[in-house]
Formats: sequence, structure tokens, C-alpha cells
Amino acid sequence: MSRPQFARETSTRGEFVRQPNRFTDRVTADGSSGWPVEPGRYRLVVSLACPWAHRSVIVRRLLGLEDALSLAVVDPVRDERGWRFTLDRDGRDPVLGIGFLAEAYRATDPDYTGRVTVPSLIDTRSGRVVSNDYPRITLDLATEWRALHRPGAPDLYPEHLRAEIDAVNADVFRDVNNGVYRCGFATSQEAYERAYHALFDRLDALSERLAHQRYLVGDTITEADVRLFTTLVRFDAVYHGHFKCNRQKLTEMPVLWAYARDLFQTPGFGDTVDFDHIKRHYYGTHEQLNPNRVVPLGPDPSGWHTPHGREALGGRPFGEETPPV
Ligand SMILES: N[C@@H](CCC(=O)N[C@@H](CS)C(=O)NCC(=O)O)C(=O)O
Repeated sequence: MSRPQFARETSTRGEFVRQPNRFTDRVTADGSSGWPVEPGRYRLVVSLACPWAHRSVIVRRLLGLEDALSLAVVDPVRDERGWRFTLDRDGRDPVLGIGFLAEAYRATDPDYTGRVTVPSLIDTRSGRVVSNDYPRITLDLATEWRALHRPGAPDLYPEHLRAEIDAVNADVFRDVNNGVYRCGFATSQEAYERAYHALFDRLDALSERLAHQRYLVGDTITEADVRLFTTLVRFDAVYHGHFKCNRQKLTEMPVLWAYARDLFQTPGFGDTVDFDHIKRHYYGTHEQLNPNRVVPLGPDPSGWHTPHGREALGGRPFGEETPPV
């Protein structure tokens, strides 16, 4: 099985460069985009392994959108045909009726030759891909889908904090979310070292910020915490070894480790983490990094449930709102 897509995305300086998202339509409250918010109409296709998709799984649950927006979970290991619905009966998604996510991409754009990625938001009526624009998907769930939120859902993207959330997200994306991939997929020593230093410098800055405040922005959870969490929760299980992000483990960075545990123990976060899918995906997919595909047994995940002590910093995860049940 050969998967050249990451090689294709490596520039001449050995830097990993991420492909832009192809499908960028939006589901909107007023339907002006042509895709109105509607309960039961759209299907969110995710891999539980994927940090970008994991964001949308967390947000969907925090906002209580489970009934309004159904979820399809792909096999964590892709074959040469890409993401597969092999976890479902007869290897087909029961709602979309397809065996491979690529079929929805081809139905939307027969000439599509790019990567078929999760998360993807699919219109169940036409079978077309509405969006694989993962940063927009979660922001739209928080803002455009408001009419379908559960009572007591938190505001993950409050207007008065948006500029600050956007600024934090930009740094976290560049140096952390995508930074771990830039370490892992660098094909030159220089590119790897640049990515490594940017990653750990940023983690140091985030540690300083989070030493004094419970959450990244404001005193409740926001989109910014969701985005940092999905990388931190994978750090020791995959990025530290598989992607060579090994100055420290998460468990050796006390502030970030406590912050990540605090989130993990908040309803909507830890209950959406699947370490089995995460490890099988990374170690079983990137042939150039792990040709024999042996999946490590560790690390022991029991530490995630230990007390974090961050209540002392003030702040409450849901503020005046309530946790999902
Ligand atoms: N759509 C985004 C992010 C989503 C993404 O990269 N998802 C990965 C899984 S973590 C994926 O679906 N990869 C499929 C592939 O590379 O063929 C991108 O292309 O950068």
C-alpha cells in the first residue's frame, strides 16, 4: 500500500504543507448558502482518530446536536481507497449507503483528485459533500446551528471574545495542531528542527498563560480549548514518539498536563476520546514513518482520571450553562 499524499505535500525545503480544503460551503441558519440548518438532514463523517474531526465530535456533543446531526464513524485505518465504512454492517454507511467516503466526493465532483478527508459534512438528500472545511464546521455548529442546540448549551464562540479566540487559535494551529504534523512529516533535519522549536516554544507560552487561568480565553470553555485539547490528548500516545515531538511528554509539562486532564474530565471531552482508534490510525497508516505498522501498547491512560486541582484557578467549564448528559 503506497500513500504518496504526504510526500506530494512536502515542499523543496522538506516542509510539510497542508492541502487547502476543497469543499467550503456552509450550513446556515437562514439558508442563504443553499444549505439551511435542518434537523436530520446532514451527516457528519469522522474518524475518531483524527484531531480535526475530533473537534466536531466534541462540539456536537457539548451543544447537544446528537439528534439533529447524525454521526458516521469510519474505520481508523485507511486502505488505498481511503476512509472506509468497514465498521458498519456490510461495510456500508447505513444512511449514505456508501462503502467509502471517496464515493461522496466523486458524487459531488467527478474530477476531484485531492485528498478525501474527515471531517466531512454530507447532505443526506443528495449524498453531496457540503464541507470538509473543519475549522468552519465547528464555528458554524456553535453559531448557525443555535436553534437546534440543547437547553443549557454553552456559547463556544461568544461574540465579545471572538477576536481573542481567533488569535489564540491561529497560534495554536500553526505551531501545535499542525506543528506536530510539521515535525512528523518533515523530510529534512532543518525543517524538523524549525517545527520542533516552534511547537515547544508555543507549548511553553501556553503553559505560562494557563498557569494563571483555567481556560485559554475567558473563564469558561470555548472553541479555543476544544482545538488545543484534541492535539494534547494525542500527544503522548502518538506525537511524542511517532512524530518525534519528544522534548517532553505531556505528562512532563505540569500545567498543560493538568489543563488537559481538567478538560478530559469535563463531559464532552474525555468521553469522546478513543485511544484505540487514535493509535491504530497513526501507527497503521503512515507507512513511511512506521513501515511494520506495529502499534505500541502504551502509554497507560489511567493518569487521565487523576485529580488536576485546576478548580483553584476559578472559572467553571460551562459558566451559567450546563454540561451535556
Ligand atoms: N481537511 C483537512 C484536515 C483534515 C485531515 O487532514 N484529516 C486527515 C485525518 S487526520 C485525513 O482525512 N486524511 C486523509 C488523507 O490524507 O488521505 C486537510 O486536508 O488538511
